[in-house]
Amino acid sequence: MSDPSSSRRGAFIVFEGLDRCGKSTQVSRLVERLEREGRQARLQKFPDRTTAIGKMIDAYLQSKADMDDHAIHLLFSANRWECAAAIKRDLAQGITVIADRYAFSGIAFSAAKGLPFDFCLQPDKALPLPDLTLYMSLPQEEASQRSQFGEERYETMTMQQATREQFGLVAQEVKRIHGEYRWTEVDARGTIEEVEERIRGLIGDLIEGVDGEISQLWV
Ligand code: DGP
Repeated sequence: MSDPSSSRRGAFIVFEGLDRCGKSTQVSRLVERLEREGRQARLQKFPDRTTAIGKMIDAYLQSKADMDDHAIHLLFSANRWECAAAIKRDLAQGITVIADRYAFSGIAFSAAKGLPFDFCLQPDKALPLPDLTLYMSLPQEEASQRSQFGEERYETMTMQQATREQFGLVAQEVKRIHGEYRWTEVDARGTIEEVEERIRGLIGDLIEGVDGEISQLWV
């Protein structure tokens, strides 16, 4: 008899949060853990700084290049679009795709700079819709004490505070349009192991695969 789970696609799980919330550490550990367990998983980092567009974004974030706020917003989105086909292909092959940031950072950071929320949302419309977004929440005082805070363009208290507020609005919008279950907040305080266990609990059965086609973001 054929295994019914073999027809399932991989889950698309996104991690979001402010800078220095421990997101990248947790994403790497999760992918390593899934691989150790013999599951197929892939990490997709956004921005993906390895592509031609990603290199422009990298120069901007390191303040080596300046750019109009709208233009850089569109480049961040273009960077996601250039990876969208590979994400869909991997999901269809049963691979769990774990993304370190996604379109929600796109809205939160750009809206925090003053761009209209609606403008920020539009370019990412119809990208693959994550099955679950885990928003790692950490009080600002704790994040700013962590190492390396302050190295890149957005790493100021004012910018992070404004972005935190925008993430709240993004969460509301995701829940309103796509359902409450697609966005979950994770308490990012505590040790790496404690946070890892919380995340593992929240992901639950998703790593076993998902039935049905991937949906489209904001559609
Ligand atoms: P990271 O590599 O995760 O440290 O992210 C780099 C920085 O870029 C971080 O401050 C968040 C910001 N960022 C990520 N995605 C976007 C986006 O789509 N738009 C804007 N404006 N900023 C973003």
